Amino acid sequence: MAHPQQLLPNLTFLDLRPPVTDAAREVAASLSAPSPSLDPKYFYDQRGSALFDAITRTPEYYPTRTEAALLTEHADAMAAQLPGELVIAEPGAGGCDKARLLLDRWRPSGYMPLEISRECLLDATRALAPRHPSVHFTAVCADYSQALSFPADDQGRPRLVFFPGSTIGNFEPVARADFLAGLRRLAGDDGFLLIGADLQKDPGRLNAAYNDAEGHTAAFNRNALHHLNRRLDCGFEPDAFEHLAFYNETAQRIEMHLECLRDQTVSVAGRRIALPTGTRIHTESSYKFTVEGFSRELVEAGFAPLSSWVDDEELFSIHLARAA
Ligand code: AVI
Repeated sequence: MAHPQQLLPNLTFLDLRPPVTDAAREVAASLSAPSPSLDPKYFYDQRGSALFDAITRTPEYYPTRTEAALLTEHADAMAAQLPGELVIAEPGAGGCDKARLLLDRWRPSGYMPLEISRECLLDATRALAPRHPSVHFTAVCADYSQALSFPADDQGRPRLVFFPGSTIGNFEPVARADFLAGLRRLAGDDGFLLIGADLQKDPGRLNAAYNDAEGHTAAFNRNALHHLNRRLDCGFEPDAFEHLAFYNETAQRIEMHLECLRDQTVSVAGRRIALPTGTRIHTESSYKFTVEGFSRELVEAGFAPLSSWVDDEELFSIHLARAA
């Protein structure tokens, strides 16, 4: 176990030193598969995170603001179903933006963001901890798999695992079931889960949300190629790819692709990979749920659903569950 560092009176930092993945081999394998794809994690370098922020402020992208409104409106009703002493654990916390509201409203005993980006984690918690002196912050630098097996030992206080944003929708179904089971392990036997899930709706509304008029989603999609060029010197021509995002009603997911507009060859991990005109690289799936279907998935993962909240337009849902 890593040695904890006391950074501020109420901020402890634990570095689990997430293993460095072999991005070049991973990218070469996924690009040369019969249906080429890229892992959505490649969207998120510094520019990608800024572009995602810009997406969340577009009029078309409703999930972030709808979820924030639901959290604001129902924070007291949620707290009423939870024990008074609580530690909030947030895997993939990023800049800890969404937890701020819960820290303000609930004043939990502890907050434990688990985040792979050391810089992001330290910047966010160093800024936030002094504003919440009664909350003990434990900042854990970890990847998802380390985060999910992080022991539930918060001096006897129950854990609430917080997983907002409908990030759960970016997992393929089998991986999603595994991940939800991991959230159950992280919560522990007396723990809870608060999770956001985007809802199925009129495809027109969904297609607009992933094709914003200002082009931030298109730039975010192409940024995966800029990122890989910088990091692995692949030689993609990002401007020679078209952003495609559409709702696949059969699979109940938004699919994002990058379609090659002219023949090109990229080099990754010592391999030359041809991308002829018309090649589609699948860059992201974003699954959409029903309240009933998502509740069933929670039960299958070992949770007992307590309540769910949906906005008036039935765009987005938040689910509170306890460990079963
Ligand atoms: C992070 N995730 C929940 C976003 C989504 O809606 O699936 C990522 C995103 N991709 C395009 N726009 C937003």
